[in-house]
Amino acid sequence: MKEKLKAIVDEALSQINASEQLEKLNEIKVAFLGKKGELTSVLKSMKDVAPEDRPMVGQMVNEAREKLESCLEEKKAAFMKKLREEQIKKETIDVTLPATKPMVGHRHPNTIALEEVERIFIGMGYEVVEGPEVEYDYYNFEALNIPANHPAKDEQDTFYVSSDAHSNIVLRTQTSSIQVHEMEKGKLPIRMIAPGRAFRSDEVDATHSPSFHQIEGLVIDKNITFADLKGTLEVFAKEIFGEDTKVKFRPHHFPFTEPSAEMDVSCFKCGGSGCRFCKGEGWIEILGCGMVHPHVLEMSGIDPEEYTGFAFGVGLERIALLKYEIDDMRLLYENDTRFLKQF
Ligand code: 2NL
Repeated sequence: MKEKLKAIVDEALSQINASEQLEKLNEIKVAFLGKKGELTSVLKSMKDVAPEDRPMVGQMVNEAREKLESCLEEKKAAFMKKLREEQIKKETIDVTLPATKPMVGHRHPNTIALEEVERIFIGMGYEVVEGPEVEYDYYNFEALNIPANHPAKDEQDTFYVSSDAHSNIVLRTQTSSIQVHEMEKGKLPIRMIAPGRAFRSDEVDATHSPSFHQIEGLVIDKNITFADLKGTLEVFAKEIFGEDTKVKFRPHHFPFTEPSAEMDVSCFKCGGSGCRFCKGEGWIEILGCGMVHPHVLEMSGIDPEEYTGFAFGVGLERIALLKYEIDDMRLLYENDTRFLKQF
């Protein structure tokens, strides 16, 4: 019996020593100390041992079990230590390696152009005001002297959100609605620009998109004249297109201004002599403007006998396309980073 026990212990110890994995130790534990293990089967055969020898055999089995258990524990601890050391070695950070730089985006050409326009007008004492993209028909059309059935209200151009007997709700077709809200507040004088997204049901092409951006401007005070309009917009043109830029005002018609005009700037590529960029014209059309129609002032509660004002509207995309010499508006919306990172 003694020899049998010794043989079992020796075999177990040699297997423990030879094991190279943690899982192997578990297998050994089950094979020798488990319910059907070799040492356990010795205990089970106790009934064959003479009663007077049983305490001694029992003690020997217990000693063998303790020895195996402590050897398994020791080996397990050694394994864990080795594993931890390997992990620490693997996870060591080499602080001398160069860092990977995070990708930093930058402003969209529309945003760059908008911020430049804002900077120019803030410099002249204007406030930047924003407003809702969804508007009542009244603020988008009626208050701007565009009553029902007016051709400028052509339903084909307008996205209607809802339309019933009490209210028509539209996606704003210009940002003038922001200025109507401001006029209604009754705080005068007003010196503001109103940038934002506007919507018209246009087909997409190189110069049109159903969603685009506009910047409108409005000044209302006592004694504002067309000379103020011309001076202000000339300063704006020189700041944004260069000191040598000349401006030209052509008569035009808008329902909300009287008189109305369109402003051209001398071509900043050829200086006005005519080139491919200005299609040989020497001039580039840039914005619409005029003196605020007395009826528009009246509808928003401003006395046209006491106050006058001028207003203008400019397409943000048009400014961005001209400024960066981009020939297709669709490039502004595709968000291809290879295109965007050039600006
Ligand atoms: C254009 C023309 C224009 C205005 C917008 C305006 C706003 C109010 C009152 C009167 Cl609240 N006028 N805005 C005036 C003239 C022209 O825009 O071609 N924009 C791209």
